[in-house]
Amino acid sequence: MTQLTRRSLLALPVAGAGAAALHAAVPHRHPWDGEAAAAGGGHEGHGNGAGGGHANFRDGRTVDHRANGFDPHEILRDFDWGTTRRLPTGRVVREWTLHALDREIEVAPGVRFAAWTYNGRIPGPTLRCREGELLRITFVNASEHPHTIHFHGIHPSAMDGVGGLGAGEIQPGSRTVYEFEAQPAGLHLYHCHVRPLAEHIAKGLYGAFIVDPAGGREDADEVVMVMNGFDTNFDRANEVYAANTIGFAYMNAPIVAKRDELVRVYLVNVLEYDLINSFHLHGNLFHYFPTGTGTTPSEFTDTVMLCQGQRGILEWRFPQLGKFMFHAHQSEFTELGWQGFFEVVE
Ligand SMILES: [Cu+2]
Repeated sequence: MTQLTRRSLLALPVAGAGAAALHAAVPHRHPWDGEAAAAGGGHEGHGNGAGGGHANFRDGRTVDHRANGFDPHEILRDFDWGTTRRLPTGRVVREWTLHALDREIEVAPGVRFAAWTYNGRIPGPTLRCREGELLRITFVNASEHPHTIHFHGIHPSAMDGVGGLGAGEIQPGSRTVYEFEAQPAGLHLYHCHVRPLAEHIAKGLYGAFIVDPAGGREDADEVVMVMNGFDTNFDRANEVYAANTIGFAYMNAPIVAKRDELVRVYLVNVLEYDLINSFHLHGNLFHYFPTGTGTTPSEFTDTVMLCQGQRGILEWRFPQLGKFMFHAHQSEFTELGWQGFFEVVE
């Protein structure tokens, strides 16, 4: 496994073969790389070259999404509505099954990470339902460690997915069912809540949980971004940062948006080890709905800051064609993977 040291990644210029190897292992772009590439019509053939000590996807190294079993581009719009049936009372019961699975995934080109996952992907499935439905989530622990699913939202104590309450910690080979009403409408999340908590979250056990208002929301091109990072050398600091796990994925292949169409981003921060994270949009501003629980935006801005567990809904339209960056406005996170492009088309 390639060993990475976060600080050495940021020390420029690169000195020595060891540091050069680290740079070769991690895609390392600057925002200005992307903008120059955009202006030049593509990433191919553009870059700092060997003299700059930088490597990136352009050098032919990419994450193997197929081997990982999930693709950040598919995760964007992959809403898991589960299966439904109606009780005699007419009430909708919505059900999912989540398995905790230990998986080694590639989080940056050539960088393997021994992950803990829900259903083999990070983030786990984006669970989506409607306010007032009865939710049943069967949790099967097929991992080698005890885990839970702790949902954010309103539910009984016994369904909280923490040790000592209800079914408590679910041992390897065991299962439980979490059952509660979907409330309140908004953007929530779920994650494992077994100690040591930082490790259980940082290893990959989390996902977005969307409760639609009973009346729905305005039609939009909706995408999910779960902001995360990976501590690949166990120093309790992240070496790579991303939205939806794979750094630079949306630089390589921008998220396509249509001019004047409403874009809605469900943004969740689960980043471990760093106190805050953020989302910044270029060339535009967005309406921000904290936790997605209200209908009046708290702000019209181009940057929001979130601590771990915070989330919100962002809405805007692109009036102009072209490529527009989005990224964390912690420059260090940006340079270590948390950046991408929207590409606005007719
Ligand atoms: Cu866990």
